Amino acid sequence: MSPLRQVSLIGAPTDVGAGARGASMGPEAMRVAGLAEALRSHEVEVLDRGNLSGPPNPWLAPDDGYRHLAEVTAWNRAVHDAVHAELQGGRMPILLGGDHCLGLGSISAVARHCRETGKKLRILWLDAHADFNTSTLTPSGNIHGMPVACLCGYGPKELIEIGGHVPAIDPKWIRQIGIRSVDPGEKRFVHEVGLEVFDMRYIDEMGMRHAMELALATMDANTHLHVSFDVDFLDPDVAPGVGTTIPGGPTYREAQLCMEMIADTGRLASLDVMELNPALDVRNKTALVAVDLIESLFGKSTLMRR
Ligand code: NNH
Ligand code: MN
Ligand code: MN
Ligand code: MN
Repeated sequence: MSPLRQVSLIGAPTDVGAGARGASMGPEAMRVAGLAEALRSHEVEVLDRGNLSGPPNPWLAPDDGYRHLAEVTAWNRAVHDAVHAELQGGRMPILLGGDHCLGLGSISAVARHCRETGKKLRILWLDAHADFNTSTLTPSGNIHGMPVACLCGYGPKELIEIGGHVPAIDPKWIRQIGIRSVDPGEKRFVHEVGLEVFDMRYIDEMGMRHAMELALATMDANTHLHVSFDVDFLDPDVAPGVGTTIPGGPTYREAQLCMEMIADTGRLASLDVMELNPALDVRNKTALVAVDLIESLFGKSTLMRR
């Protein structure tokens, strides 16, 4: 039997980084869909830390290439501190977004923890989008399109410094899966920096299994594996409840396989579940699918393999 894993749920109810309102309701929709109970059924000890607080969404136009930079900074500081505290206490943080700008606060805390403990960090970024825009490349000014660039040190001072070390991460630590919508300037920048991307074309041709084998390769017992799961990674047929649906994403089974292969590594140590937008969902279906996939991340489907 696997040792008891201790998880803390952290709600971050905001949509300040997004282009559509509603991801602020994501944490509660995940609770209503039964996330804590589902995890407990897989030998996981769950503490629900409740929700963080921060400034309201002022819903303004971008200023100098950024929409709501001050509010995004305040929310990310709160996320950073909460995620870092859980890791220091030996618990696995699960951040319930909230929009994906908060991946910055979460991963900068994880990177800081890895520096403090001498762990190697591997990040899986499951998303339809690369989230590698900067203020000059972005078509929208929405900061949820920028967290990966900020983590790699390309972004405004107040955001890139949140974890106390600039850059927070090396681009070599990231693997992106499921990508199918990248803006023109962003595409050039992804190539320039050399991000490792398993896009949908790759998954179509080579299969999810091969993509995940490569994305999970070269980890060892000293690796901290962080998964940043943007729910728009999934095909909109499976997951309509997100602000930016992009057709042609992983099917239900492809997504399950992705999660199962992550579970098999035994290295998952922190998780973000982002961009769930209950205002656009159908009877909480997307939250239920997300709970189901998170169960697989925690070993739901491994019975036949033991
Ligand atoms: N690339 C677009 C932008 O920067 C969309 C980003 N939207 C996301 N990212 N949902 O995951 O505005
Ligand atoms: Mn179950
Ligand atoms: Mn994203
Ligand atoms: Mn996305």
